[in-house]
Amino acid sequence: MGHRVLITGAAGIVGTMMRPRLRGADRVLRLLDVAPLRADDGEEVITGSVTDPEVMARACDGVDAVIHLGGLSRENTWADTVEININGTHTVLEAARAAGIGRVVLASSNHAVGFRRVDEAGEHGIPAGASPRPDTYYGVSKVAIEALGSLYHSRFGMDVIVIRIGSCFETPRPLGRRGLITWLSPDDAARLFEACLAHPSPGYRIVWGVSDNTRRIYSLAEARALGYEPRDNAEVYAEELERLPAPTAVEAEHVGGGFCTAPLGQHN
Ligand code: 15L
Repeated sequence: MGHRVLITGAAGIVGTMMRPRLRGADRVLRLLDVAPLRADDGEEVITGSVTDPEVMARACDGVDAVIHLGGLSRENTWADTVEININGTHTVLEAARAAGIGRVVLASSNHAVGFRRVDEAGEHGIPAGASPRPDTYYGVSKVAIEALGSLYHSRFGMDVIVIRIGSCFETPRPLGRRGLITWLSPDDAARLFEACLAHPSPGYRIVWGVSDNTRRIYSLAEARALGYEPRDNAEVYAEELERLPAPTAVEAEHVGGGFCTAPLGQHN
């Protein structure tokens, strides 16, 4: 789906990885970021902030679907978190609604449920829609983003898919030991975004964004129901990753790992 797809936060970690993967012969990617970008073939660039209604109105004009990745991707002050992640997402959704865009994909995070215990997983994993247990202000902002998506679906009939992303970085292998559980490979991330764009009528859904990791503690049933079929598994890096320092008990026991003990409101 989507002749023209807007990606917010296109210069960020996930945006940068998705750009070449989501580009296609019959798709134009419109890239939005506060950092200037250069457009390649099949791309359009808008420089500006997701918190600016005028910028967002321009960015949404003529767009079929939005992938909203823009915002702070870790802990920051409460004021910045509210402004950029919560008000920013509201501005994006409002601009999308005004432009008549029918589908928005929102980047949430495992940190929306970071204080859920790993041993809650059971046989099928922690459900994608498990109720919030944020581990940081950042996690709280992701919960608010999920709620805004739900509101815009219920009020305006917009298809909104929320992805609770595990750990997605442009590295050849997961970044740390925890990646054995949380890794979302860049290629699987692209598969998941494609599934979000392709589903005929998803309504409002929350799905986990992780690869098919042997040690994952998240249910993939919801993402699979959307059409996602992961092909990667962090286990192939197990030997290497197990040589890295072990997490503390609190970190190991909770979904959010180190975020659960990081000082609140401090950029780290
Ligand atoms: C996130 O939500 C962050 O954006 C990313 O930087 C990682 O910390 C990731 O979660 C994770 O939990 O590994």
